Amino acid sequence: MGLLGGLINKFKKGLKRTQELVLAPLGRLLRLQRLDEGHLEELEDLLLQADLGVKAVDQLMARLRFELRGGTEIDAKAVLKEELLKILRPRSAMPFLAQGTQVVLLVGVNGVGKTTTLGKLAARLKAGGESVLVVAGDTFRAAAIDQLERWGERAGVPVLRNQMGGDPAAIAFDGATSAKARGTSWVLIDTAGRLHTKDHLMKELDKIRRSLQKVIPEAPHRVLLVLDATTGQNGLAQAEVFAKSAGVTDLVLTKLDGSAKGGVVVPILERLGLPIAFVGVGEGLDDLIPFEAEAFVAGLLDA
Ligand SMILES: Nc1nc2c(ncn2[C@@H]2O[C@H](COP(=O)(O)OP(=O)(O)OP(=O)(O)O)[C@@H](O)[C@H]2O)c(=O)[nH]1
Ligand SMILES: [Mg+2]
Repeated sequence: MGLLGGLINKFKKGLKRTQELVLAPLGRLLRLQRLDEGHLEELEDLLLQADLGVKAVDQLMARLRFELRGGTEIDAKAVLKEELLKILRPRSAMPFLAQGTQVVLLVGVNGVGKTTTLGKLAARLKAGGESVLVVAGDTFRAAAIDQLERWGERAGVPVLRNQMGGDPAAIAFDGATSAKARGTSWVLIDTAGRLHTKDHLMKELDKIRRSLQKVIPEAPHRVLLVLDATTGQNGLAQAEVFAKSAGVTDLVLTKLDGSAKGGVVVPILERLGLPIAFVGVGEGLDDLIPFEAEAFVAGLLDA
C-alpha cells in the first residue's frame, strides 16, 4: 500500500460515522444508472446532512445537473469527486519542515483537543527524527500540566513546565530560549482553552507572541487553531473571529472520527480561508494525519 493508500484508509476510519449515518445511502444513489429529479433531491439532502455547506452543495448539484443534461450516462461519483477536489485542492497547508528552531502555538476554545493534538504532533515530528520541546503554556489547571507531561512521555519528548498559575508568556520565553540555545527543531506550545470574546485571554496570546519574538523575531512560525469536528458548521462564525484575532496560520480539525458531519471540512476551508494542516481521527498517538484533498475525498465517497 502506497503513502496515499495508507492515508485514504486513515481518512476512511476518521469518516466512518459520516459514512454510516449519511453517506451509505449516498453510495446507493451514486451507483444508479439514471438519476431522476427525485434522486437528485435526495442526494442534495444527504450532502447537506453531511455538513458540506450550502455553497459547495449548490455548486456540486449544478455540475451534476449540467452533466445529466447531456443525455448520456454519467459517472455521478466521479463528477462529485472532481468537483469537490476543485474546491479543496487549492487550499493545502505548507508542510511542517524544520528550518532552525520553529515555534508552533496551539490555540482554540475549551476542550477542542489542543493538548491531545500537541501530543500527537510531538510524536509525529519525533518519529521523523526531529528534536522537539513541548511547553506547558496552559498554567491554569494542574491537571492540564499533568496531561501534557503524560503526552510528553508517550511521545518521548521533554516537557517544560513551571508551577500552576505561572505566566504563560514567561514559560514560552524560556522554551524558545532553551530550544534556540540547543538547536531544537520544534517548540510546541500548549495554551489554555479560551473564548474569542474573553478580551484578557486574547491579550494573553499577544503577550505570548511578544515574548517569543524577543528570542526569535519570526516566532511563532505557525499558529494552529484547533477546531472540533463534532460542532459542525455551528462553530464557524466563532472560529472566524478567533482566527482573525490570534494570527492563525493553519487549522487542525479534531474528532473527525466522532462526527457524522465530516463534510464540514468543505465549508471550513471555504469560509476561513486558511488551510487545514492536520485532522484528528482518534485518541491514539498516530491518530493525527496531514490533510490531503485526494485522500479526504476518497475517504468520504468510497465505501
Ligand atoms: N475521538 C477523538 N477524541 C479526541 C480527538 N482529539 C481529542 N480528543 C479528545 O477530546 C478530549 C479533549 O481533548 P484535550 O486535548 O484535553 O482538549 P483541550 O483543547 O486541550 O482542552 P482544554 O485544555 O481544556 O481547553 C479528550 O478526551 C481527548 O481524548 C480526536 O481526534 N478524536
Ligand atoms: Mg488542553
